[in-house]
Formats: sequence, C-alpha cells, structure tokens
Amino acid sequence: RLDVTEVFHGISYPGHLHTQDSLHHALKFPFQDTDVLIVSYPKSGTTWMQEIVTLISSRGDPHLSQSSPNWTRAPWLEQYYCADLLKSSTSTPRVLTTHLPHDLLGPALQESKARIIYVSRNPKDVLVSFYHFHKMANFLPDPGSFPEFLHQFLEGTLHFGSWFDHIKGWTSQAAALNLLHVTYEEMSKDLRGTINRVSSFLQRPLLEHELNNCVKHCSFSCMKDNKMINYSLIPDEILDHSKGCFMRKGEIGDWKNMFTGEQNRYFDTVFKSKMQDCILKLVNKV
Ligand code: PPS
Repeated sequence: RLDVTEVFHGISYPGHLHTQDSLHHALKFPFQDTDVLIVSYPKSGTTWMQEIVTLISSRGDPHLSQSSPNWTRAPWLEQYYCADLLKSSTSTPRVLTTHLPHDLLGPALQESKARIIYVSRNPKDVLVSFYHFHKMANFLPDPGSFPEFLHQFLEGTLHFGSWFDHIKGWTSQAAALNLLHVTYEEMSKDLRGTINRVSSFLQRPLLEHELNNCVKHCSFSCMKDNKMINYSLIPDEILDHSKGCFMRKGEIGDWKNMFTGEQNRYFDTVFKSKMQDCILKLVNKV
C-alpha cells in the first residue's frame, strides 16, 4: 500500500517498500568482506553511484546496466525484496545500497571489511531535489509548500530522517570503516577522476577505453535515456511521470532558483549550529 508509513527507530520510511521485518533484517545483515555498500541520504547521487559501480564491475560494458534495473543490481538493504533477491543472486561482489543512518547500521558493519562508498551532496540541492521528487512520488507525503518542506528538512522530520544526523553519523565513523567519501559535486565536476578513484577503491583498475565507456554511460544524458536507471519502469500510480522526472536536472546549485534570501539565511543559521560538531569542514561550502 502506497499510503503507509513505517516508523522505525523514530524515522519514517515509505511503507510500500519497507516493513518492520525488512528494517530489522537490515540491522542484522551478515555483511561479507567482499560486499560493496553504497550509502547516501536520498537525492545525493545514489543512482549515479549505482551506475558507476555497475559499469566499473563490467569494465565499461553497458549490457548489464541496460538490461537490469538498478534496484535489482544494487538493491536497498532495508527494502522488503532484498533478502529474496540476494538468495537468487550469484554476483560477486554483491553491490548493496542503503539510506539508513550509521547509528542503525553501524553495529552490523563492525569488524567488517565491506567497501562502503558514502555519497553526499550540497544539502540545499538535496532539499530541492527531494522537494520535486515528493511531488511525483505517491509513496511520499504531500510536500506542502516549499517553506514548509524546508522547515521539515531542517527539523529532520522528513522520511529517511535528518540529513545532518546522516552525514555526521557516517563521516564521524569513517576511520573505523573501509569507507570512501565521494560528493555529487566531484562527480559533476570531474566524472572521469571520480570513476578512477572509485575503481581504485574497489581494486578494479580500468583500461583507458573501459574508463571512456564508463564516463560515457554515466553521463546525465545517457542515464536519462536508460530505462533501467531512469525509473520510467515504475508505474504511474507509484511515480507520477506527468508530474516530473526522476532524472530531473542533474545540476549543481539549482537551490539558487528556489531559495529566497531569507530562506537561505535560515538554512545557513541552522546548518552552522547543527554542523558545529561535524568533523567535515563543510560550513562555507553550502
Ligand atoms: S534517490 O531517490 O535517493 O535514489 O535519488 P538519488 O539518485 O540519490 O538522487 C537523484 C538526483 O541525482 C541526479 N542524477 C544525476 N545528476 C547528474 N548526472 C547524473 N548522471 C545523474 N544521475 C542522477 C538526479 O537528476 C537527481 O537530482 P536533481 O537535482 O533532482 O536533478
């Protein structure tokens, strides 16, 4: 059912994909050292990284990325279909995705050598992307007006919880994990360099022409046209394609088209106070 919300450890999740069982199962997930786990707050570049990892694994060959939907090749650990999908999967390494915060998933990852790719994005762009996505996603609550949505984002009451807790939780534990932090902005400014960095982290070095193919197939225009990654396979009842597009703009700084000066000052004030204890020096970068 689309209208159901699952509340788990104080955070809301869409009930059509998450159940109490699936969320509990994620917390006890038996990670293998060969696993690759893509971690992100929604709208931070998750799908982009799923495509990058798929293409690195196939050495730039787009066959898999054009024949299998991203949610089957890099399933979300916390979603109900994941366990069954993994039972029937033989792919190595396993590629998994999660939006869960570190305080929930950390215990399952303790002592694990699983490779974690943490993807983050300027939270102002995350917020704008999430706002537009709420308008087309029938499994998310009505976003209300933009100022209301902005307030909820800053309060951490949207589905998937607080952006601040998410980034602080994962980055503060980075040293204890086998974690690579990649930003959406890096992917956007230097896709080639980012793919190189990810391929080194995964210990899958690429030849020049393989890297060229990865870059080509991970471009916004290629991904926008690939139905295995652009979410056009999702029926209208779930994702109303008349109200928007998953591959919406793919730009840095779109927040400037939405925020008023006053909203920007409100955001910066909350950001500064909530990020005081963050080890990342992001304060002047948003
Ligand atoms: S989700 O729902 O959490 O999985 O969303 P996520 O994939 O994290 O974020 C969606 C935004 O990423 C943009 N995107 C890209 N931008 C540039 N290049 C490429 N290749 C690319 N692929 C996805 C997508 O357009 C969403 O951002 P906005 O700002 O809404 O366009």
